[in-house]
Amino acid sequence: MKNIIIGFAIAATTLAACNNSNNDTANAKQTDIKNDTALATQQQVTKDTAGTQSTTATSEATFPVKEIITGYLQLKNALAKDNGQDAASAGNAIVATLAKVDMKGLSDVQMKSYMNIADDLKEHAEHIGANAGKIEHQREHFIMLSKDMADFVKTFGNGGQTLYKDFCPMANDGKGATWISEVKEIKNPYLGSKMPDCGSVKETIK
Ligand SMILES: [Cu+2]
Repeated sequence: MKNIIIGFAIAATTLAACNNSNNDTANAKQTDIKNDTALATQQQVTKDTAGTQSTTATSEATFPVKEIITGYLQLKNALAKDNGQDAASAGNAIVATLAKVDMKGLSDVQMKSYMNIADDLKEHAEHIGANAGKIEHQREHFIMLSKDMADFVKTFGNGGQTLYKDFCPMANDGKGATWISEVKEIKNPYLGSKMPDCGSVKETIK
């Protein structure tokens, strides 16, 4: 009888040990599962972050940096050629581009900067668009519009092309004015054919 009890006790201990080891295994498995879940969640988060980042990149790509710069450069070149009609078309094109801008995906800094620039940019582009026959009036607005563009490029970059910030001391009634150009050579949009090469490159925006 004593033997049987001892045997039972041993069996019970063994059983308990077994259970323990089972529990351990179960615990281990559960921990593994938890770890797996945690890992999976973490991977999901990583994926989400990556997803958000790529969404942001896409939005930045769809934000018309290049298109706005191109419109500005067309305007600048039209004024350099004393062509008020083409300048007006370019002004209207800028207004149209601004109208379809989607600010989703812009960073806080970009959004703040864009909101500071956009209304002013639009106003000057509208005036230039509406004054095809008054090139001197267009040029007055172009002084301010060029300041906006310099700020725009500072925030949004050069749209993938090297740009130059030029300055002419004679423009703006001798007070001087800047403009942004895509060519190193000076082609003055304020004085046109009167003094096409007046001015100098002050900054290269790479
Ligand atoms: Cu005006």
